[in-house]
Amino acid sequence: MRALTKWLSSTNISKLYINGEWIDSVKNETMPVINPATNETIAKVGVARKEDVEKAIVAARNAFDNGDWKTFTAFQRSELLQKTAKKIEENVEELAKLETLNNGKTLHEARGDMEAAADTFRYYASIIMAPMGETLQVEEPLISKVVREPIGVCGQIIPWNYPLLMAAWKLAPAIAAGNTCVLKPSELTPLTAIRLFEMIEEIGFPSGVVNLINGTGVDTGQPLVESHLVDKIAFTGGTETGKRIMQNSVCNLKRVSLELGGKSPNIVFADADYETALDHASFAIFNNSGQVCSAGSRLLVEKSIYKNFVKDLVKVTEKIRVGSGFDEETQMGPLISKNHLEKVRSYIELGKKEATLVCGGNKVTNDKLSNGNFIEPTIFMDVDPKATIAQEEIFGPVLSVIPFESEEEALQIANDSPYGLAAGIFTNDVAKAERMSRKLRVGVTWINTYEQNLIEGPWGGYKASGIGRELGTYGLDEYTEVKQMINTLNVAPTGWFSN
Ligand code: TXE
Repeated sequence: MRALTKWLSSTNISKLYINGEWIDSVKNETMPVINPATNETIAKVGVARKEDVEKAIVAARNAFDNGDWKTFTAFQRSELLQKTAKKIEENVEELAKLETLNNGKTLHEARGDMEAAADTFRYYASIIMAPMGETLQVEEPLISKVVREPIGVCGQIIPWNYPLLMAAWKLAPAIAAGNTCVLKPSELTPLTAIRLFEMIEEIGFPSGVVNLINGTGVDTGQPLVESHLVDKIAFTGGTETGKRIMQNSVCNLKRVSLELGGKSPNIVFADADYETALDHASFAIFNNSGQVCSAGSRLLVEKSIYKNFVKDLVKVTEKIRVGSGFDEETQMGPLISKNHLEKVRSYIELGKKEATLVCGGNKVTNDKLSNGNFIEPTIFMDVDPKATIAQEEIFGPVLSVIPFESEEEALQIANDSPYGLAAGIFTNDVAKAERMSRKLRVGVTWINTYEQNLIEGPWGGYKASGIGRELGTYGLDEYTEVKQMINTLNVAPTGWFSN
């Protein structure tokens, strides 16, 4: 911890990483970074205003249009990504502690995130080496090849729930495909990204290929989104912000990919393996304190097991140990900020009017935790599927349990949502699972499991949960333009106008 405290007062913290250098912002401003477990200030990081954002964009533009980066082979880009993965792995413990300090999540969760971040860099380092493009079978004398090229300058705006992991999901495929990047972390959780960029500096990425700017959404994110020099915006965050970003990107018809909110249904049929379904139901909503886009926040339970299932779920939930992420006994950390805590509490108050509270519902007020943003894991039962707490994303440890009587009713309730990110299905009937899986209007389904996130597969949502896919080869495609190159074996005039 002592090394961490020293790093928190080091000079790079108050700077921005632009064109391969740590530089002061034009106005030399800083903003406080808060520990959500105590609400104490732990560091002051540099803030980028419009002029600084423009500098970062110009650096990325230059690196893309004029720098050596263009000549880097896939092999060379892969090497940079492998080195990044290795650096993260060598520093998992330090990075995990930093994440826990800034985000509040348990060290156990943070270590998992760091390993997944390293794996993401390693995955894209390997798939970029595979052959790409295709030759089409067209009529002679024509030849048609389809190639993929980088899009250009990518503005990448990420949230606070998985700070370093989201940076990895954005940077790794973009760099693999040969783009240049300007990354803006959430103003609430900028620390692990700063540390990552120190590693990037040590590795020796060409100047301007990756740039880091910190600051708020409006002051720092918006100028990035509105710039004519940026070719693509990749965003993970709330749906309302996503809509604004899409509108603000229209100036030069940027490519936009959005990974937004969710209200994912987790559907438990009476024939499911009871213990498995129970265990996953609590993990689905309470992991990362419910601050997960794909959280199973609507639990649909078949009527014949409904009462017992809720009773047993309450028993499991009452035992969840809420506390500091640094305490190895802790299973659930605080919410990210005072504001967010208030938002979640207001949904709980509303829930008390809309449904029956059967577990939790209070801020944790014991001596050690009273200054932090700790809230009890909370369950409402008999929730009307149309109720606000069943329709809106709460993004906290608040579960709405809804009974259903038939497969058709479960499907109808599950799909009755503006969102469509993920869904869980618990049943031992293979055909029923397959039928449900196909009819659910979501980007990812899990059968007899929940929250399995595979780097190899596409991640993203239907409807208001977003546009585009991250991860897998799909995530790489989102960072490329497709070009068709047509050639002819017969170099001759057409004769069209010569008669
Ligand atoms: O997110 P925002 P907030 C959901 C969740 C949460 C709600 C609001 O429901 O309660 O969103 O959270 C940047 N132009 N999710 O306010 O605003 C901002 O600085 C450009 C779901 O924290 O979406 C940050 O870097 N950028 C989600 C990022 O957007 C802007 C994860 C996310 O912030 C901007 C987080 C603007 N006008 C919240 N305004 C998920 N999908 O996992 C803000 N930003």
